Amino acid sequence: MEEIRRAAGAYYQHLPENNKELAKKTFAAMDKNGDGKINRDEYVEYLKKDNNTVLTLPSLFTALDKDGNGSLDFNEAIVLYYIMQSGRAIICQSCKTFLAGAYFSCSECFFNDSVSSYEICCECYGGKKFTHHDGAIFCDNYTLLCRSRSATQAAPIQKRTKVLNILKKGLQVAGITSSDLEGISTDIGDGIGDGEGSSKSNCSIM
Ligand SMILES: [Ca+2]
Ligand SMILES: [Ca+2]
Ligand SMILES: [Zn+2]
Ligand SMILES: [Zn+2]
Repeated sequence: MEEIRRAAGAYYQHLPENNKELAKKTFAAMDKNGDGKINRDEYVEYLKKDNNTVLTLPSLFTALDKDGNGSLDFNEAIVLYYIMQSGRAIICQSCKTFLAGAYFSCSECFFNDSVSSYEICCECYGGKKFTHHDGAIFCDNYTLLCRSRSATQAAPIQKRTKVLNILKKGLQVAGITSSDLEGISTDIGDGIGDGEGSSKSNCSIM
């Protein structure tokens, strides 16, 4: 959890002022009784309203409550805000704990746009405590991120949009917000159309 806490702190510091305001407003909206901290009931009520069932897992609240006093102050709640904004609310599909650090994902499901990805914690993977389809090859989340990058670079320019979508999914899995990707999308968008030469040379032995 410490790693994700540090990422959340950096994320918040890097936010433009108006987004910081938005984070403070979100905190105020959760703090129903206005005592400056979020207790378990306020937490569950707010996230249920948001249909965010993954985040209402009791284990996540406990993990967020760093000093263990039963409520979240603003700095503790920033981590939740970061998890919500970055789409990093990933749980082990086997034991349902929140995946705060490194974990494993089925690479076949990950790169297949028509099925949802399948993530499990290191304990479930190591102890083979999970059931998934036959022949599944699991990679840790950092390896998947690197593979997503190679997949983007290897794809013909016309296919890059599809690969980019997979890459976006990969970055979300790795905990990077998709707003960081806006620059990349633009670059690739500009490149579409000048790729005729390169795609021809791909498959011709002439
Ligand atoms: Ca409160
Ligand atoms: Ca606390
Ligand atoms: Zn697990
Ligand atoms: Zn799979």
